[in-house]
Amino acid sequence: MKDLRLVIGDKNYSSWSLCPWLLLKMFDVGFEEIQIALYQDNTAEKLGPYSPSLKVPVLLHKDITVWDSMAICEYISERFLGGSGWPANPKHKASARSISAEIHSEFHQLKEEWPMNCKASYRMAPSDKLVNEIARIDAIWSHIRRRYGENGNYLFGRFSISDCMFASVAISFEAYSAELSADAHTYMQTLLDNPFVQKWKSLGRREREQLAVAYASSA
Ligand SMILES: N[C@@H](CCC(=O)N[C@@H](CS)C(=O)NCC(=O)O)C(=O)O
Repeated sequence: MKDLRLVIGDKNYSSWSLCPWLLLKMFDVGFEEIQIALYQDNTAEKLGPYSPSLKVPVLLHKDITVWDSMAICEYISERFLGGSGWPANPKHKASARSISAEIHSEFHQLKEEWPMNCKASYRMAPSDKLVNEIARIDAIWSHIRRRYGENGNYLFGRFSISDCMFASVAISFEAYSAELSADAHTYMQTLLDNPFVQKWKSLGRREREQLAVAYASSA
């Protein structure tokens, strides 16, 4: 058993599981993956020994348990990356934390209407509320890329936790054909071209568990 273990849900549906998984992969931190299928009769029973919230993701590091995607990413950055999960420049870091917190706590319509589903690929007209949320994400991506992204193709140039937090959004935007500005579209494509995002998607597509629609929207 490895010292570092990450408990995740279905790759096809579990958008929050993708965040710390991608961070660990991008920074080449070795870990054992424990996957638990969500919304099955025995899910709570299986999650119980690992997850105080009965949700995923959960990080287990020796005798330390960390749950919730943002807290896990912070922990990984602090303990394994010398803080380099965030941009080094304090101004960039403040923006990176702000947009990561925003995507983590807001955008309920997006999570409800266009939940991540690696197998989905069809045009789904967004409601007015969702149009507003897409516009806000487009503005975040375009603004941050223009202002801070000169040293690479990710939001702050070099890959950071902020990119982890938006990876599932890119998958949803592609799946349901979001209309984006040119800058936002280019950034979405950067995330979709990331080899680990591609790996996650292809593994997700191979999963056989099928959620009822009502469940899929909250995953
Ligand atoms: N705020 C939490 C949300 C975690 C969450 O909702 N996880 C979903 C899967 S993506 C889950 O475990 N759902 C199971 C359930 O709600 O019973 C985070 O960022 O980790």
